Amino acid sequence: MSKLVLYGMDISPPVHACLLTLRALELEFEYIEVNLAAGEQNNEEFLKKNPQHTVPLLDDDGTLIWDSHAICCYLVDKYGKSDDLYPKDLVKRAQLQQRLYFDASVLFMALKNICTPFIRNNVTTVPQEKIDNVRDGYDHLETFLGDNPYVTGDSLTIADFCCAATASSLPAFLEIDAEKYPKITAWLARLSELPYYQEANAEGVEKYLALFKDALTIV
Ligand SMILES: N[C@@H](CCC(=O)N[C@@H](CS)C(=O)NCC(=O)O)C(=O)O
Repeated sequence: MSKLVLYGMDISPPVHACLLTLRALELEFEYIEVNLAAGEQNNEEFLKKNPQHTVPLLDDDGTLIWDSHAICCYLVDKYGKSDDLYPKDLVKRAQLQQRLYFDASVLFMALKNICTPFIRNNVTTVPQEKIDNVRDGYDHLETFLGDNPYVTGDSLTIADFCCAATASSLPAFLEIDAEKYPKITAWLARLSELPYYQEANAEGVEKYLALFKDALTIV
């Protein structure tokens, strides 16, 4: 098997999504920490690998893939013993991809639009409308879950990993009210039972929440 290297950062939700996938597939990999606060993603060497200067970045024996969603799909397609985590069935795959795009364009962007000004420029005020975007994301996620245990239905997929990695970090900005969002609450609790969840996601989430605790003021 080729050598897998994941470039990441311990508090990054999309990195957690890749770690969940790697662990679920029981793949061996090397992990290289990129210090975003020190701007290491803008080093010449890293930019050659990923001109978009983001983590996660996967290096599979010289094949370079970035964006967590693309990485998770690739890993299951290439290394999965089954297609359970990323079904090949056309309709199931289309529904799953909708959830991935939702995470990439709605849920994660709600998070990134709040955290980037703080991390890059120490901006500590957050306009209410950015918090409203987080709430909109929760509202959609609650609806998507419906009466299903997972975001695409009856079984666990990479869409759960991607959406949960983001959703579990978003309480840094807006708590997930268990009464208003019982389905999200139960779904995150369900995922936290996975044997690799603590190491792949929960530890990083704890650090993420600590970083933002009492740091921001909503205006
Ligand atoms: N859609 C991308 C988002 C990746 C992303 O924005 N990662 C952040 C860390 S959470 C990053 O690398 N930021 C550094 C930068 O944009 O320069 C993914 O899912 O991988």
